[in-house]
Amino acid sequence: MAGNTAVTVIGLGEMGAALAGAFLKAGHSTTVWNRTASKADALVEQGAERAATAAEAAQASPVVIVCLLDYDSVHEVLDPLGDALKGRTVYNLTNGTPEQARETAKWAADLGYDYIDGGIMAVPQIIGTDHAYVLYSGSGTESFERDKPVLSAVGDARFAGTDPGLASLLDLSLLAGMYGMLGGAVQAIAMVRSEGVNAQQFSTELLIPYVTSIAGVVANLARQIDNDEYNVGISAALSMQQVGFRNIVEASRSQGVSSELLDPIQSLMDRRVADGFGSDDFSGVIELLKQNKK
Ligand code: FVH
Repeated sequence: MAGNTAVTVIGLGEMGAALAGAFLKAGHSTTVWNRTASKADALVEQGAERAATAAEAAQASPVVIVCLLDYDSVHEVLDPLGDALKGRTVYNLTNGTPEQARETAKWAADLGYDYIDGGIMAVPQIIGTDHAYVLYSGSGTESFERDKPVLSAVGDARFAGTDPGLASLLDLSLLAGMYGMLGGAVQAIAMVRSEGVNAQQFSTELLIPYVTSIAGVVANLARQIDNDEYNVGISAALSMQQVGFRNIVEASRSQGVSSELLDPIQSLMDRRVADGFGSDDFSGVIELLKQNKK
């Protein structure tokens, strides 16, 4: 356990409250502030200090954790603080885009305080356990190294790089993967439910073991993508997958289940095969996803 370090948590929604609880549990003096003050009550009972204002909270600790709904709320709370954040390191764990993170880092630099952006790769229930980790990025490498023992109270603290937008990009990319999986799971369950199959039994006995075993294929696709070689060491030819995928779409529809989650994937496969890349692996569809940066 790290020694007692003063930490402030601004924002006590589901996640902020879990973060503050983990700091308290690890023995850190924790000051909390939330727009709706009553959300601090349970934490105060556990030993947290309640700050009357966000400015008071910011001044209470060298390490200031911000976990609010979005960047609009972050700016609503932080912008009026003036000099209260001077000398502090702000770790903003609010979900946002890389662009928002970079803009906020620039804004903080102009005001003269350390700013590190973060992406929490955990749900509140597992904060403070070995299963939680948080990605951080920003120019304050020294601050991060100094604060790492404190930050580790909520989960493994992983520094991704000095670009403040990188943690967000990694976070959102991982969430893209997660939502792809969740969308696929809901589609699969809708299909079997159309014949009255029990969703929980299907998930535990078949879906989760299958998806878990197949996840290893991603490493192969990633290697192909890194090497720009979509036809080397292929797991399955796209032309074969395209035909099989059409059966999934048709079976869904005939079972009375919309194929709107599946249609974009079918369309990408069709285009890639029509472009002459049927003997490549699925990884080749990445070529169709590439667009100019906005
Ligand atoms: N909960 C989760 O599973 C995910 C896991 C990964 C990371 N996310 C992100 O964490 C941020 C906070 O999420 P949350 O679960 O704590 O969200 P809520 O419970 O909805 O709490 C929202 C807090 O934001 C405060 N707030 C909203 N708008 C304002 C504003 N204009 N001014 C000041 N504070 C504001 C809200 O305050 P109140 O409504 O209680 O007064 C809560 O403290 C989020 O970015 C997730 O994407 C969570």
